[in-house]
Amino acid sequence: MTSPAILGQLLKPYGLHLRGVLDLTQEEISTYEFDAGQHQNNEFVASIALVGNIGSSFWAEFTGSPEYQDGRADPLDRWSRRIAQSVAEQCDAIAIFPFEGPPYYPFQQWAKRAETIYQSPIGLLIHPDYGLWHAYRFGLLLPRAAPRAQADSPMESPCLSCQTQPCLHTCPVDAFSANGYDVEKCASYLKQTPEALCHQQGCQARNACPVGEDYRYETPQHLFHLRAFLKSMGSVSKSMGSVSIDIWRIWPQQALWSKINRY
Ligand code: B12
Ligand code: SF4
Ligand code: SF4
Repeated sequence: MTSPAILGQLLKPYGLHLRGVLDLTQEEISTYEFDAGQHQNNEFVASIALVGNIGSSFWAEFTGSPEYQDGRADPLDRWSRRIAQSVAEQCDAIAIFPFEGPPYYPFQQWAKRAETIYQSPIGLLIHPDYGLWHAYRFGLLLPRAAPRAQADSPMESPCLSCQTQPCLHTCPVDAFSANGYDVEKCASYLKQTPEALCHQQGCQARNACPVGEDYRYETPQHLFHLRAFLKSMGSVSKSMGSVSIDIWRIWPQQALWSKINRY
């Protein structure tokens, strides 16, 4: 059985981190048909280790990779696949990805069960130390009794003591509100306004958060993600409109998929 320490060592050369491990419920295992993919030694899937970047931890590795440099589409997804497959082979795991879909695996929901992390008012998960500057690159499906990293000490969401909530008031087109994130508003502003500060500095709402200053993405990385988002807007949905942050919380995936199609 791969320990968190060994998994951490396998991920380190790529600038990736083991973010946490969670047990899957029986319902999740059957909904996602995880049992179909057994591990080499005939053990069944029972938990997931979430792997991600903290700040710009993977950026140097990624930008030095063939995937980044070959000019082909989706370099980060292809890089993530290669690294994940290699790590998975070494620890008898099965890799799954946040970008596989739709329907998508609920990485944010899982993250809340795996580590000390909270929903921020703008939908992204906030970590008490890293703030909004982190993301998930892949998950590793592991057999029962997967060992845990030491649990984070309990903390409270930094948003609870954030008086002015600048993340909600900085977007030039007010794409964030109590109703959620107006994806269309954001994307059309970005497309129609080449001089927007967001194109030079990244998302202003995300930048406005004071938490996790030391982990703030390097500007080229922030812009890389923003451009990837803009590109994806063509393929995700042309009429997504305003998306309620709490609206699609429930299994099964089929229901989620129909909602994604509908909005
Ligand atoms: C589809 C998707 C999008 C879509 C639709 C978002 C929406 N509101 O519906 C679009 C393309 C718009 C999008 C944009 C972004 N996304 Co997005 N997205 C996803 C994805 C692939 C699936 C979400 C989903 O449907 N999950 C299934 C449901 C059941 O789970 P859920 O947790 O309830 O999902 C809800 C939230 O994820 C939310 N959501 C998803 N992305 C975003 C972004 C924002 C700003 C908000 C408010 C909400 C939100 O919408 C879902 C439905 O309510 C996830 C990865 C994943 N597999 O979870 C990444 C993910 C949520 N996105 C992420 C990020 C960082 C972004 C961006 C900020 C930039 C980026 N690409 O790096 C941008 C925002 C643009 C900007 N202004 O900067 C990260 C969040 C990390 C974190 N700290 O929480 C994730 C987890 C990907 C990752 N690799 O880590 N995203
Ligand atoms: S600006 Fe304040 S409310 Fe917004 S995400 Fe950061 S800490 Fe939370
Ligand atoms: S990228 Fe710019 S327009 Fe889009 S949500 Fe962020 S601040 Fe608003």
